[in-house]
Amino acid sequence: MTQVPRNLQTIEAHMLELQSLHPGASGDFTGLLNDITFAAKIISREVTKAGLVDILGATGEENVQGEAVQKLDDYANKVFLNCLGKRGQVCIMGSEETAEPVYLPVSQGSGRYIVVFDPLDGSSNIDANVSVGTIFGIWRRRSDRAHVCAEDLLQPGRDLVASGYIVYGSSTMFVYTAGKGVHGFTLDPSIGEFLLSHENIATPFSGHLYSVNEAYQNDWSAEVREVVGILKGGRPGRPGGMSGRYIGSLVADFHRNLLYGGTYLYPPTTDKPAGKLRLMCEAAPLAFIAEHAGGYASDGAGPILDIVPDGLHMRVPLYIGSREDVLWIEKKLSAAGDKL
Ligand code: P6P
Repeated sequence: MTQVPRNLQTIEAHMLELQSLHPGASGDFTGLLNDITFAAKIISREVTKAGLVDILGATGEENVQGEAVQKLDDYANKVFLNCLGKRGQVCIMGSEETAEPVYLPVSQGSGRYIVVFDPLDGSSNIDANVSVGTIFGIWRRRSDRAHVCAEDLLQPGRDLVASGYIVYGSSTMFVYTAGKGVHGFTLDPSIGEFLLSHENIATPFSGHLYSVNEAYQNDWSAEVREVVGILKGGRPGRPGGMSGRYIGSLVADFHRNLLYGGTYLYPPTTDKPAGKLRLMCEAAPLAFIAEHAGGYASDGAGPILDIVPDGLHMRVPLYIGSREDVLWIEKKLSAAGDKL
């Protein structure tokens, strides 16, 4: 006989529990998280059946990053833009796929939040059925109600109210933090609910995996080459070295390293001196997750979370994962004064 499920908790119930910790809460924040959850379910539905409908491949267009836009990129971006802010909680939306932020009239609601997202990261892998993901960060508006401005958008990761990602893999998982632990929810497609499956995720202090595209090693600085060589070969106190695991999909690499212990690296290269990854819609939200799970994220000189963006699409080098390993990398690179 089917076992009666025990202690099942939906993501909505989890978010309401969080809200109950703030007696004066308006419900706007919970409503915004629920809108993101709803968008994630819609995207998951399309991603998991992508091979069966005409939604694979590229649109033939390029995004603001100069990258080929996949049909599912475009779809996921439209889903987020349409699902968020319906109830007036959002005053600005920023997407990795669109050059300019979207400023929403705050007339019909509190307009209290800013949401920045990468609607479908790693999408070049979709046609090969490799895991892809969505990343989002939520900040609180700083200016007064009438005058939303760039100052509200360009905030450091340290000021995030919440961040998270959805990984569309062998299962669809929604992982988020609102500053009180990092929690993972697995989608049960048969009932259309994200159910709590990984409560209070704590990433190992040191890891045995490193994730980097070594095809670029000739374009790295000598210091980065030395660091990666030591990660592979071992160092005093960490003999044996690490194993390489690189999917080419940041959310999938980050998620595996978060659970198992490991470090993801995207160093600067000669043609990308600031690195490839975007601060606001990739590095900062994942750094917020990493730190709340006991890990750390650096640009090679200091904490990702302390970097104040100079624009929505600002790029940064990224070293993120197990705290001991990322701090060791930062110490090595900052000693060398390395930014490239
Ligand atoms: P490369 C995908 O385009 C992405 O932004 C991340 O998801 C991924 O980790 C990285 O770029 C892969 O970049 O240069 O190794 O192909």
